[in-house]
Amino acid sequence: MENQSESISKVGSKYEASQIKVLEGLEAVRKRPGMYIGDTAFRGLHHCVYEIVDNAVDEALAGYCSEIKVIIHVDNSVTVVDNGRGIPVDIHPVEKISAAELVYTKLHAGGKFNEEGSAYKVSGGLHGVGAAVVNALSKWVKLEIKKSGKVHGLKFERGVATKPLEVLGDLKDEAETGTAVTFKPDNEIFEIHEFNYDTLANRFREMAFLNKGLKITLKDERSEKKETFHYEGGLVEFVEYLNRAKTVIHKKPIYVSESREDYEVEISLQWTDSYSEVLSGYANAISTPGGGTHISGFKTALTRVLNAYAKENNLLKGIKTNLTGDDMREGLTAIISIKLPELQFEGQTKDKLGNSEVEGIVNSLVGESLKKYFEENPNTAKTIIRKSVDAAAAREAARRARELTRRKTALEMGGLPGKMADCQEKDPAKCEIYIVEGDSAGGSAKQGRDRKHQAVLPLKGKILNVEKARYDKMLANNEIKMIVQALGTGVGKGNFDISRLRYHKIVIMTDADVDGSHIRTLLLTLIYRQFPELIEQGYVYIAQPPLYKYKKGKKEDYIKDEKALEEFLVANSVDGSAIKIDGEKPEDEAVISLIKKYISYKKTITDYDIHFDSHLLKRLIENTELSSELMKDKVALQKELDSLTEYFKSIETETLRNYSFVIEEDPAHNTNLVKIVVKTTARTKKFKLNSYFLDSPEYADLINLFEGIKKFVSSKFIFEREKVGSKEFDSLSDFAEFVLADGKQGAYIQRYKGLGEMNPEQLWETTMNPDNRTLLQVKIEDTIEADQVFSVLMGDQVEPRRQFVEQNALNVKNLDV
Ligand code: 1YM
Repeated sequence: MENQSESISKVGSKYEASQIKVLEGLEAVRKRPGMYIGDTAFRGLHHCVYEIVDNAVDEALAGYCSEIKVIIHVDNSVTVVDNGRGIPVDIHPVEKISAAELVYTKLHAGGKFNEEGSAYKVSGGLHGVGAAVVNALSKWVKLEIKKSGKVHGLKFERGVATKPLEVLGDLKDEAETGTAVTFKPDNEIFEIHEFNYDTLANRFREMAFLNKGLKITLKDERSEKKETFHYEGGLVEFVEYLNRAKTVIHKKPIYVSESREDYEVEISLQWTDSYSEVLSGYANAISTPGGGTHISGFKTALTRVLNAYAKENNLLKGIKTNLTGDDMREGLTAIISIKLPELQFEGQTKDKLGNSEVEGIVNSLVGESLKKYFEENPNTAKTIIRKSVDAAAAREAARRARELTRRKTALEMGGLPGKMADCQEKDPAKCEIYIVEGDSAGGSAKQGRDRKHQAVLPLKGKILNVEKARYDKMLANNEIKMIVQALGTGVGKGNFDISRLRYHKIVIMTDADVDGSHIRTLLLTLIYRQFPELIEQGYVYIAQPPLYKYKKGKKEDYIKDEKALEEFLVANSVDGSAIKIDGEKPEDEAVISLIKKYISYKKTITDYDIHFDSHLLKRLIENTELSSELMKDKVALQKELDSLTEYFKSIETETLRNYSFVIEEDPAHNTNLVKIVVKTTARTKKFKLNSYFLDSPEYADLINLFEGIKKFVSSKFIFEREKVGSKEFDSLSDFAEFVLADGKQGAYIQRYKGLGEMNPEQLWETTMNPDNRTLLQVKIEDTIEADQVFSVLMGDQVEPRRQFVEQNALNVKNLDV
């Protein structure tokens, strides 16, 4: 309650009353965000963007909007822009606030104020309250609505409008319409704050595939990445995209689009020579990883139609078993999309379509269309059935092989691989297995481990790539056989039993080089393709051996990553030295903290350099004359820009930089902005400086960070230590650079690659000891995405792999320097 009155008091008087009700609703969202967006971590954070985009997609589906743009800003705020009609701005007769404000504050505003009762259609999961939920969970939200020749603006802070909707300016083109929403997720609510470009890109690509003709552009101002998703081919292009790294066995994807009453069924399918099945369902463009009635309807129809076709055309001669649905779906990539009036979700995670009427509708519509398709395309039908017959034969062979191994393992009494060192504990919940690359690291791990709880399985060289091998061949491979035996679960449909798993932590431990990363990917491919439940249950981990080794005299340290190395070097230099700042002798901790702040400040400024200019930013932080107030006054602004130009002429930078500033009107916001061109010998950068940036909390944060070190920027620092002697510095930057360098003096820092370079004790201390180690848990958020990663990385096609590696160059670089 205290919070409420506090935020209300910020708001104007008459306005207050109508806000109280709103607050109660929004407060409920802030108290239990999980109820509305699932969680407050990665998924929930990204969900917020989808909710806003969904409103724009609805506008597109209604036929009023052709393009949606999404921009991720440097401060991790996001803007979504559409060119639709613009959210209505008229004042609601009863609530006395604008429709736009209602949409963003009322939890049940789904078009209620539309007299004809034509509630706006909902493509997302929150039935029209998405915008209000996002608003409640945002530090601030800014709306700009172009409508009736004017730009209307509205701002919210933590869900509460700071003043009523206002006209910001006139439009040059009176006919222009659209909605722009910018929001910054509230750091007090979310544990994760950074948007992931690829996650958003994958979702928008998927939406563009599912809504043919829809154009979505995504731009990331943090990295200058940009992509446009626009597919006239819809689902057919979706399947072609998913199969781009695979070898297809018939040319064009099969496409079916049928409707009955209010139900629209759209599917596209194509078989490849791979052994996995990719089947994705959507209901009203919402992904249904849990499957449901649309999926079962499709499967039943496919099995029935293909079996009937095979029998009628005598294609099953000489086969001992029947073709099962699994045989027929080997190598299949299929998208099943259904649009229906009333969604019902089931299952623990509400990701399974429950509408019972859907099963029959899909079954009959798809059945008829497929039957017709196979009759008209007998060659495709025969190719598919031949592949299914092969799959059935392999299934038979694998069954026989499995029976053989089962008998053999019984004879071998429990049959653990000979090279493996098991642990003493028998309770799987307490047991760990380290799967280790190479015999030598395996040897160290065996000696260094805690024998009671930790088992070690060393692998020799690379394991078989299961992406390119069918089940029977896979089971014949020695390294894979060892892994299967060690895990104890068995493998394959009808045979895998997770309750027999012998270790609840399966830790992959490979070297931090190219080979190590390849072996890790091979192991993950095996686990994902053959034991996906192990990942789903959270049993699979990746060991994190240290990246650096620091050696000075007899002192040896292993250091996790670059940040830890920097901290280590600073502490190392400060420790045992006498330091004076402006004649005073501060505590070591204070000196370390000051240098760390300086490093963080410098890093943030450098990061901004990608899209902004670090020198200009530094100046704007250190001298805050240029404000959004000043921006409005052209004369004063010009004066300030002149003095900035003078300043840049007077300072020395590492390369010659030439700055030009041009004022431009920003009529939509009744203010000005500054166009900036920075020329260096290497490149020319153009960008804008506007009030949005000067008013942003992130700019304020940078100013604060600078406040913390400002006092010391030009302090006198004296550093004294035996052997080094006494040194003086007149600036924090010189002092900090010296300390970092001094921390390295006489030491040997090695970018550390092989596990084998550590002796058993070191391996235990750094990587295996549960008290010290860090383990990365392997998670799969999105099965289509995972299928793509493995089929692209491990498949036959070279071009998609090259593209993938290029696009992921940063990640790859981290793995191996
Ligand atoms: C970037 C997000 O929200 N666009 C958007 C939303 C609406 C409309 C147009 C709209 C809908 C209708 C009439 C209608 C919304 N309007 C409402 C409500 N983009 C974004 N574009 N006129 C405009 O459905 O009748 C809710 S969303 F309820 F006010 F009509």
